Amino acid sequence: MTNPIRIALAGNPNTGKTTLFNALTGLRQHTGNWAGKTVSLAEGNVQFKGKTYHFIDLPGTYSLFSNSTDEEVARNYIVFERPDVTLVVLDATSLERNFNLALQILEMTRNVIVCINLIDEAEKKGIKINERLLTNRLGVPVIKLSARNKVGFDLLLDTIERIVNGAIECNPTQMTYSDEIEEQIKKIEPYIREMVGDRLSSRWVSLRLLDGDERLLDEIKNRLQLEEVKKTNEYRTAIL
Ligand SMILES: Nc1nc2c(ncn2[C@@H]2O[C@H](COP(=O)(O)OP(=O)(O)OP(=O)(O)O)[C@@H](O)[C@H]2O)c(=O)[nH]1
Ligand SMILES: [Mg+2]
Repeated sequence: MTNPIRIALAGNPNTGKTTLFNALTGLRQHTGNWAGKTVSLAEGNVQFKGKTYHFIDLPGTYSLFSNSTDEEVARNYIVFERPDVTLVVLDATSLERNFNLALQILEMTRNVIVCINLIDEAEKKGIKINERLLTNRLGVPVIKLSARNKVGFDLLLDTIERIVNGAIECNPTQMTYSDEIEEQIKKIEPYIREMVGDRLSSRWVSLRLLDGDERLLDEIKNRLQLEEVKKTNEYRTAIL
């Protein structure tokens, strides 16, 4: 049997990930209107055009550093388990705040779909969202959804299928940082790339290293069995 196609659902708390997961899979994971309900990973299958897609509902988080178990669980799934596609579910009524996490995910992994959920609420408030413009700016598909009303599902599943079969190529836009940080990335990234190869984004690991994210280095060391990665932190000052 071939490996199942895995689709991860990430996003801020309360953006409708579990509502979307339940509507697609027909399962009944708990949803509610307060933050932080999903603490473990719910998994379920969706059939589409003769293929099975395995969905994973990740905990909602505001960022994906090493601040909490939820953040680590979601981050580790995205970077180490390498789902075929990661859906970032955003709340259409507070896009500015939600984009923070979306941009972090675009630095971590390539195959991303930005799902703008609660579009029904946004329309009620007169908020207009130009998904074509966003798609161009972000370099990945952007889709409007109403998980509660099951709006946008066909386009979402079709887009997932087209990413998986290579018909759509994602090219996530990378944030540009200050000249000083970009200089440091330039120096450190070749070392990182040598170690991690194409298993992780070397630019993202460099950024996390510059931020002193020891817990991520531990995780890389354990999961990729890279003893030397811990040393990069000790040598960081020397390299820079
Ligand atoms: N109006 C509207 N409400 C929605 C929609 N999708 C989800 N909701 C509501 O938003 C609230 C949060 O939904 P959840 O699915 O629990 O959100 P979540 O992202 O899984 O939250 P965490 O597990 O805390 O990260 C619930 O009250 C849902 O009914 C939508 O498309 N439109
Ligand atoms: Mg949830």
